[in-house]
Amino acid sequence: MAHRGRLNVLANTVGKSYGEIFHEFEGNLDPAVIEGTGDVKYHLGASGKHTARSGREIAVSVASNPSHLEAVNPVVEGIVRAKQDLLTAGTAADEHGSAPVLPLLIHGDAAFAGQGVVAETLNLSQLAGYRTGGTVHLIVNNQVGFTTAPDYSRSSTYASDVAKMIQAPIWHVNGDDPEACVRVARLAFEFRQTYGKDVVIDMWCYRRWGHNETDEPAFTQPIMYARIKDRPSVRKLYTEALVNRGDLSLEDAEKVLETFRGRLQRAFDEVKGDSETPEVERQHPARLDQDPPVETAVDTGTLRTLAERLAEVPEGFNVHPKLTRWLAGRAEALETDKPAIDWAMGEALAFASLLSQGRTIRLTGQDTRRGTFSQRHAALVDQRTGAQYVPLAELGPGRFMVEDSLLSEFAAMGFEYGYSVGDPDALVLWEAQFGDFVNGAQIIVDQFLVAAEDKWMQRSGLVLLLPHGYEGQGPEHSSSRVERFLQLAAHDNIQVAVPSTPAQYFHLLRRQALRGVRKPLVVATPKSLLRLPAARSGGEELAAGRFAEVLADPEGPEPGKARRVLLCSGKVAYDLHRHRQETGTDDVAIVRLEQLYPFPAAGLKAELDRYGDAEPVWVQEEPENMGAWRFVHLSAERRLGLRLRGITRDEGAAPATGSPTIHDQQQRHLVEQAFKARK
Ligand SMILES: Cc1ncc(C[n+]2csc(CCOP(=O)(O)OP(=O)(O)O)c2C)c(N)n1
Repeated sequence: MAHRGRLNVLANTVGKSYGEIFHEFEGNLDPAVIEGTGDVKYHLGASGKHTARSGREIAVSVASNPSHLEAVNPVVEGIVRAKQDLLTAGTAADEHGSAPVLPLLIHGDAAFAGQGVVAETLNLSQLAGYRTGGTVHLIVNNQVGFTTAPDYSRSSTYASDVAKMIQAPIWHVNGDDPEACVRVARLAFEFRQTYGKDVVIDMWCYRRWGHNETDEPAFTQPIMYARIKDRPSVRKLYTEALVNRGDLSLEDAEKVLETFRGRLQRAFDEVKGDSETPEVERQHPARLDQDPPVETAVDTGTLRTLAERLAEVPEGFNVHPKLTRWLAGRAEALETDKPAIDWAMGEALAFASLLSQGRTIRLTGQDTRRGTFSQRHAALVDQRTGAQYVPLAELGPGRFMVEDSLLSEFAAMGFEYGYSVGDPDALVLWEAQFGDFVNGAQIIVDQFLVAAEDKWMQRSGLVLLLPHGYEGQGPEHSSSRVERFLQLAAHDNIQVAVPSTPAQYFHLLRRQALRGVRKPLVVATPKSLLRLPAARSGGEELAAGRFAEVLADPEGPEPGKARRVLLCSGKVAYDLHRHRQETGTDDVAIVRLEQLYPFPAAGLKAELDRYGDAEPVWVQEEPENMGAWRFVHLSAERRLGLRLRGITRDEGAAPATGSPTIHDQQQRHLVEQAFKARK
């Protein structure tokens, strides 16, 4: 829910005591959140128990949310789906009416009509991979958004009209009539329970005061506020109705009011002047460097068995002819002496091994089952019947879920973020079609992914897979904007990695699933490397070692002979290797920074020390004002006292050129510059 009405919900639905609420208003900090930045009290989540009149207890959680109205909607749906999957092993949410966790979203009228994520989240509601058995939406419609009247804030007749897109029933109800509201709430709930679909209650009310304590609403809505001033409150109107109906005597009504005021006053008096903070167990944002290393290697025998099983299809299943060969290649990938594990196979083996260790995996994104680059084929489709077969889903005990998402980034990533919060033990991955499109989910990144632990102690191990690389595909298919994640990195809030081999990706995914600490992981994933023969790994690389944050140069010059060390990440390393080989250069080393954040200062220093006085140079494909350059430059100086020279594309307003010819020229120039002797 949004900020308005939150204290009411905390007190009356979640069961937070008035004393605790007053305590927070007195300015006492809750020690549970003082380690991070914390947040204003209207944003903090809470959990409690609501006791129904029947005596039945219902666990209630209010999700932490940022100011960004409606952004929490997909997050809540993801949390709910994860909890439902945990409770029912993924079955109940698919059966109408039996989903055991109820998502309830409380909206403002202006936000419901105006924020696109509302439509995106409604669009999730009936998709198999996302449904939660129906959400109850409650619009607290106070007929104004801050100072803006409905005529200026929507083109639709009703604030709720966007919900018509999913044929949801919508009840418009008078907020001044509490009994009508209760009746409609019951109907809405019954509908949700019966049909497993979303419902909307549009409760028409008014806002008695301004937008906040100091606001003067009559500046902009004088006529409305003159009427509101003369209108008795809901409580008064309802009391009158009850008294007139003979359901309540005037004396009893006054007694109830007095008793309630007395309760509030006592709670307030007890808290007033009380500067002592209650004893609450302290939590700290987790540190990555204190997380013990985990074993990510998998023995060859197990890998072989997994590879064979990944290549199996059921009897009589008609695989596409092009995939028959591909499947056979998978079965053989561990049987040859040559490196034969490509990117998709490295990923599949990481997943398969985790599933066999009992881990739950959920992978979603646009066209993710096949893979944007036709590389994954996580779901095989029978060419005669259209039936689907997911080899990884057969590799339990862990549960494997893979879904093509709706064409959304905001709600789609928000949902997965929520899922990762709702089931912290699952490996949850969201994949962008191309890394560039991740900015459609920037609010989820800024407000949840990088900041939620600091603000709310809310932890997530969500993995973002962001295809990245300069391959002449134009300004919008080149960059996952790694610079933005690096700018947002602080206090070990995220991990940013650019693995350059299938084995590195394998170990990275396994590290993420198996390590003790939950932190989001942003991975710049490759495109052309998916098929580049030089970018394959051998089985022995999966059967030993772990993710190398800094990858040494296996073919580098003798330590004393290097005149330069090229530092880089990702695809450009292969371009540099090729150039070095083609030119017979023997005095330049190529060292890959496979993890950018947390910055692997010690590992980098160890590598550089091997090459003595050689000149360290950072090389990247991105323009000078993008990519990791400024981050690496600053980190190397601060952490190692090292001054790096940077070789980059010229600064750019857009990430890349639209011309393949210019791209080729730029790329050639970049690689040549990296090797060129300095005058
Ligand atoms: C995404 C976003 N944009 C702008 C704001 C600033 N803002 C805070 S409240 C508000 C008005 C909201 O109106 P409505 O949805 O009707 O809810 P109400 O405050 O009236 O309950 C605005 C614009 C915000 N919090 N989030």
